Amino acid sequence: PAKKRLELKYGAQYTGKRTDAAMNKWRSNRFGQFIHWGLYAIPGGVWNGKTYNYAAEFLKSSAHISTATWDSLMYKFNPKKFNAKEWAKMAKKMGVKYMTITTKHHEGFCLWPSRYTDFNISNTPYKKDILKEIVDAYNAEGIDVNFYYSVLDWHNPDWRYDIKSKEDSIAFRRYLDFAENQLKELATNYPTVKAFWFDGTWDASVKKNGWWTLEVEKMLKSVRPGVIINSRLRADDYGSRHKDSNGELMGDYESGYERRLPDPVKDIKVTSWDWEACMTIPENQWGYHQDWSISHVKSPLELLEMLVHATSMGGNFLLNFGPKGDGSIRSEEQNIAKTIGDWMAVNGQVIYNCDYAGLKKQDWGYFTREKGSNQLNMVIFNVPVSGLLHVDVPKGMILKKAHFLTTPGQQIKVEEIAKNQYLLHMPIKLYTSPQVIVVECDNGK
Ligand code: JFZ
Repeated sequence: PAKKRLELKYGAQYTGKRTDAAMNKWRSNRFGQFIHWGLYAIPGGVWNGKTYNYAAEFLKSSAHISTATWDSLMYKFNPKKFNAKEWAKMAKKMGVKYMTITTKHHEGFCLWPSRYTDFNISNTPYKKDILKEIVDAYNAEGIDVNFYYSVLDWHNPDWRYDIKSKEDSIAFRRYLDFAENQLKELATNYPTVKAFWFDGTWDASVKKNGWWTLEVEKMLKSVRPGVIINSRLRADDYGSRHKDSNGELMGDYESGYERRLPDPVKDIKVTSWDWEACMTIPENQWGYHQDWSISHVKSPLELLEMLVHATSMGGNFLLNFGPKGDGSIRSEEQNIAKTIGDWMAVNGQVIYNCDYAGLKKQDWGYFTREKGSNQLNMVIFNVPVSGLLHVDVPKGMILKKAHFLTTPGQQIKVEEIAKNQYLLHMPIKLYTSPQVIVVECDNGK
């Protein structure tokens, strides 16, 4: 029996993927840089000589530091080695097309001179509008800039985790006005912002105020037409988050994949909506942590595989960086950016503008394809010892010719072994980076 659709005042505003120019650009970008930068970068996970292994941006809470003590870090924020142009150049070389930066994380400190709180960059020794420097530098490199904004706020006394009294609801209403004012300020004063990435919306207080999340979505879209909002902002009339009570995605794309990716077989349904996965380089550190020996640090090849994996399922990949308190970027992150960038400089065409190819996942790696193209990309991460790549094609599809992306003159043997089944003969040798094979195909009807 068909489920009864609930009448929702604050549910999804539309169904299906947005296909306007702004959203098409967001989707074609595919690879982005996430930047977590705030006061937490100064202690870097270490307090009074003790290292806290939990996420560095949560140090205030893991080390039970009082708000007054934490907030005084503001007077130490003076990134002497910061150079926005160098950050942007590094990002450009890595091959990202967009960057998402924490304008305000849970600690409540604002990287821009907000007129709604003193807890902001203009009261640090640095003084200048650092957010503006960053936006301008990235935009100058042709990189879209998006704003992360935490609704959860450990600094503002009006923030509430839940609403249990009249006093709570009055205070929290003030808080919601404050946050909406800040968001309007960001959208107005940084007119090139392309998207907002909301976080810290999981508490009961926000879930009980779903109306506000829709109001904010509408406000941002009216101030900045075309702007893109992640699903994490939203809650509906019944406190249902990301997806409304009728199961429809709220906001413009799904942002629930955090430090994980959809399964290429079981989760293939994600190809029917827009989504983005965000990823840390260590296990769970977003802000700068001094000691990366406390967990596995992903290699550039692991991260590249995740980027390709995301593209192959029609999603974006947002790779996190946590700059130091002095404004420099740790060497491990620079090396990762360089290695990924070298690969992207040669093979970027199988990422940008590419999407789910419509074929079954195979053991050797991932397919990507530009929508409607007769060119199928195969990105090989696991070369079989036989050198034979098995390709199962959907009914009606014919594989014609294949070659490595970098050697278009040399053909790779394409052998049809059964109905809808092919073998590609890859030279047997040691490959030290993911190989890309471009296949010319006939898609059938
Ligand atoms: C949040 C933050 O708490 C964290 O510091 C970082 O900014 C990250 C990007 O977002 O952490 C989350 C948010 C959502 C989930 C898990 C951790 N989630 O949906 O599983």
